Amino acid sequence: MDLESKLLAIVKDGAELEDTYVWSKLIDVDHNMVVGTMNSLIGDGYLLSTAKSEEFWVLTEEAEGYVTNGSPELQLFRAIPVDGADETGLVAALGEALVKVGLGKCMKSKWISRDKASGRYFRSVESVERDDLVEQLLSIKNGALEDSGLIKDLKKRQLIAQMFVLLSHAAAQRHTLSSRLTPHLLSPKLQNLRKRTSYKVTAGPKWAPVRAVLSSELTKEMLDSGEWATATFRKYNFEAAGREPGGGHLHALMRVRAEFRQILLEMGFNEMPTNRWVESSFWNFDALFQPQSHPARDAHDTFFLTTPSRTVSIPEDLLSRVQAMHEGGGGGSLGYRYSWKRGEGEKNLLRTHTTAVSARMLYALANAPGGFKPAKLFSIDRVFRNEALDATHLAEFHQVEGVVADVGLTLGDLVGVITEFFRRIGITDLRFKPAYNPYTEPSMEVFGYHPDLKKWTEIGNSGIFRPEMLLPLGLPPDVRVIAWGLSLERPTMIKYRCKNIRELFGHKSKLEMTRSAPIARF
Ligand code: FB9
Repeated sequence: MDLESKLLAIVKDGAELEDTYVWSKLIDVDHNMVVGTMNSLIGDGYLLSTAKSEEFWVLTEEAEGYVTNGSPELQLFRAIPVDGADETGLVAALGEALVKVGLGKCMKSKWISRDKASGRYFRSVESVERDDLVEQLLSIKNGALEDSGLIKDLKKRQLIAQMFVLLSHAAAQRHTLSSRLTPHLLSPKLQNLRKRTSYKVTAGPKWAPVRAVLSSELTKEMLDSGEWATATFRKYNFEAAGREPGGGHLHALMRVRAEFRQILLEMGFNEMPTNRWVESSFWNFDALFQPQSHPARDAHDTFFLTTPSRTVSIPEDLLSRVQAMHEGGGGGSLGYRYSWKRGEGEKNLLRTHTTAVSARMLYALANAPGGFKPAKLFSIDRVFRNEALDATHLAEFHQVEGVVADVGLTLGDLVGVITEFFRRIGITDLRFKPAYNPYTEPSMEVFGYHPDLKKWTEIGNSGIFRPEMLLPLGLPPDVRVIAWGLSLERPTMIKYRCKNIRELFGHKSKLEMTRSAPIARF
């Protein structure tokens, strides 16, 4: 009898199927298969169902390890040779965490003792008969009653399976496990509570012992043979879920981008529109008070475009204020005192930093209807630099940039927001070193101590945008803007222990870079 017929038979004459999950265990069929068949029959009116959710326990990876290798206390007992062992030796053999847990339990169970003179541990018993922890873990893993060999036939199995569901409920209430083991077992490190949905099933309005063959489409053959006249057609099920799209993984860089984006969103930052790789020199440099003679504006450092070579859409009033600031200063600044050239500002390039986008956003903030309002903005996107390539540098990289604009911000706010951002990616030991950027004063390079690499590494740059940049954009003079930046490639290479950036990015990147789990945290 196939699964459909079994389901139809079990609800015959007003009978009820109490729980599809328990039933699936009894007939040894995957519950998802039962639910799929049930839904299909519901779709054609043969069955009705009501959903219910159950909680149950599953073992964590750590607990599975104990089931395989024995509890920490048993592993520690086995690791003590006849002539004893000191704690250092045990830690070297088993690791600090396991010795820390196992030692206390071994002493409490009087399986071992400690020689006060030498400080060494010795076995106090010949052997250990029961490994309580593993027995309890197995009772959770396999369903306690099933494991006791009490089951004689399917009927009892159903009753016991339902009792097990109740038991795991009770375990969830922490009533069924012996108090001696509760601290050990109930630590979240060993078991996780899961939730599953199962169904109570009854006969539907169109119930029949066997499902009528419904035609799902009108075919040429049906028309030719006249079968169409007597065929029963399946009704459209507009509630049917669409087919799950295929699997696939994000590229490593895109995984890290998603993580950083999530962190910044959770910190209250909004994403800037960065879909403009071709930028004018005006927004990429001039609006940032970067002088037209600056070496970074040379073709040796920047990719200039020949087609289209020029931008002509720079707002005239803004252009005039920027030109005036470069040439004669303002707001207390002397400016650069050179003759600023419009043509230089109109040259198109591939943006060298996302700070060009930040400048555009600050201009929009200054000119927003109703006037300036504080903002926390971020961007993560590609930038391009005409630089020498090496194992860790390509002619492009993804820049991550955070910007906070508000009245009265200080360097302390900048240190604070950077500290919080890096804390969220696991770097808590930071140092700030004075640095120079054309558009920020003061500026700071950020260094972080990497806990796994056990070394200090440069992790970013930061600063307070200069008034010579902010005033021409139209921001009120009491508004301060703090900002910081880093790349996506460096943290990704660290996270995936990638030595050469070409493994990560470009036509030679390795497929395993899209592996589902990183080798390490950052
Ligand atoms: O990302 C960088 N390093 C880094 C970042 C994170 C990280 O992972 C953490 C361990 C978990 C590890 C390393 N750097 C910036 C520092 C260096 O890698 C540096 O050699 C390369 N830098 C790039 C630019 O080099 C041409 C990284 C890139 C960079 C540098 C500066 C900014 C953005 C990206 C900036 C900025 C800025 C400053 C003020 C105002 C606004 C933006």
